[in-house]
Amino acid sequence: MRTSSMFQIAAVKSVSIKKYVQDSDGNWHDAQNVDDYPTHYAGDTVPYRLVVTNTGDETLTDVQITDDRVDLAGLDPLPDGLEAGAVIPELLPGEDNAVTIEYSIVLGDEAAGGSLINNACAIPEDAGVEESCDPAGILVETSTLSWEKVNAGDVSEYLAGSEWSLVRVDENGDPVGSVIAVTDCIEDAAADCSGPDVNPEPGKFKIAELAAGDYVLTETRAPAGYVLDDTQREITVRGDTEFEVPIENTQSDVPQLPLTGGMGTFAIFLGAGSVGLLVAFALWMQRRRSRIAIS
Ligand SMILES: [Ca+2]
Repeated sequence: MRTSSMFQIAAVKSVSIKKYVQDSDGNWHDAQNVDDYPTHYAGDTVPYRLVVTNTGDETLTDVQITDDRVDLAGLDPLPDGLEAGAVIPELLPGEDNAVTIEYSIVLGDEAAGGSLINNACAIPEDAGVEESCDPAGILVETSTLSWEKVNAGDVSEYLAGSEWSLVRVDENGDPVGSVIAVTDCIEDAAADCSGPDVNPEPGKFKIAELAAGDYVLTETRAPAGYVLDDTQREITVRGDTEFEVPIENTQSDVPQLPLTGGMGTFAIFLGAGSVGLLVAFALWMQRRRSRIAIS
């Protein structure tokens, strides 16, 4: 009797799931508490791993696997280990028979600046077998891109007032999302900047809250008196990213407006104007004398 009752007690059905998340260096984290949360950036692709173990001593069938932030059944292709409906059809007892399931998600902006926790569960179809769940968390940050605009003739001189377009591109170079039109914020403090540029200094740019990814930056308007450089500059943004070399503009050869083109131009303009005035005055005097003579 004793042996039989022990056998009865041992004949349990149970399942266990462990969820892991990979950091950007390729290491897997249990990520059970915030100290172990890897940091990712909005736009990153984040790999997850589930290990499902039959911790009882009888075979389990049709174990449903769920992730509260990912429709596993809708993944195409389904991760290895899962069959239609995100089910493990048969799970034999023991760690040696554990099923490992891996999948990735692309982080949107929704969790940026905070943490993102998702919870995976294994639910056997057998009535009375308790489901097992396990969370994994990450910290999600946004990225920034900075650059500077200087005079090619004197790279210590920052040039104010240039305008730009910044667009995220996919692996084929095709635009993703809308173009960000950037004007140079020139204010006393960053808090006063109303557009995408949050660096209040002239000729210096910082675009915040970007998703990680590949971007193309193009100057659309040069600083006044400088030649537009419409080179398409590609850069991979992740975390705080910057163009390490300032972007230069050369001074334009087109004549400047009168009165702003230096003393030479000013003198010529004044001279030409004076001659014109004198001619007009002489003609007026002549006509006036003619009218006096007639009357
Ligand atoms: Ca600025």
